Amino acid sequence: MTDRSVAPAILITMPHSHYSEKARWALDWLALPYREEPHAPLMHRLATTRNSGGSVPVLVHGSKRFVDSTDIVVHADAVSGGDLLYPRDATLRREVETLEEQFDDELGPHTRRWAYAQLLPETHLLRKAMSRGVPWFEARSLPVVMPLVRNLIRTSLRITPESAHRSIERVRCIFQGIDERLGDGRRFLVGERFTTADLTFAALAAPVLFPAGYRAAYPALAEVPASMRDEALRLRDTDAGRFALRLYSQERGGSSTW
Ligand SMILES: N[C@@H](CCC(=O)N[C@@H](CS)C(=O)NCC(=O)O)C(=O)O
Repeated sequence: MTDRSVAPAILITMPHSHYSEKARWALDWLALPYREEPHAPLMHRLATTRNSGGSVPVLVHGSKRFVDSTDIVVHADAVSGGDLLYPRDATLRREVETLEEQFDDELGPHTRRWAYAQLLPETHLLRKAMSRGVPWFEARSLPVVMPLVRNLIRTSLRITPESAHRSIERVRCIFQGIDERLGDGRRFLVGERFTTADLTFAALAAPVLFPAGYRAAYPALAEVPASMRDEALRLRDTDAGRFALRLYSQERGGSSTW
């Protein structure tokens, strides 16, 4: 019996998390059956620590637990036969893994910090996103724990006006690097087809791009403060931005159940 044939996997997420979207996109793209279990912030820790994890996403698949988005994608690719989101060719695979790691370590934290800096004052928008699909008692508790959640986010991600500014500068710089990479007319970041390098870029850039088809819970572009909207429109109007939007429209099929 292969891992694909055991009971459907469970993907533990927070509704608004972009690393969760990375894992969700990979499972959808590979058509690996799963059920999503979204939790509100803070309360997610009950579900993740029970499964030897901490942050989201966590994938529970049969007797196995994967507590990092990259480990989830690697596992899903392998049980789906391999050579799908990671090329079998060793040189291409190394290039894909290097880019994925850079996006995980840099792009993801910087888009998140800048987006939270814009959205933390927008309690209503944030609460709406954070409660989508979560158990009813978590949704009911969210207004009570919201001040604590906002403080924790601000302190743990070290959000200040200066750090948010540095983060968006870093995002612009990463986008410029992608613009240059795409400058030779290539359609994907590595090789001739879609890989986890493309997926990870598009998923972790989503908080600054508001792509149609983004499956994380997120406010609409029209609802957010004008300064956030203006920056998103500027980033959309780059080769890297257009590339991520194209990946959302062409490669983001499938759906999760929660
Ligand atoms: N390296 C991890 C990062 C995941 C991560 O930072 N998740 C955030 C949400 S986007 C989170 O769970 N934060 C709350 C926590 O750490 O408890 C991965 O790729 O899965």
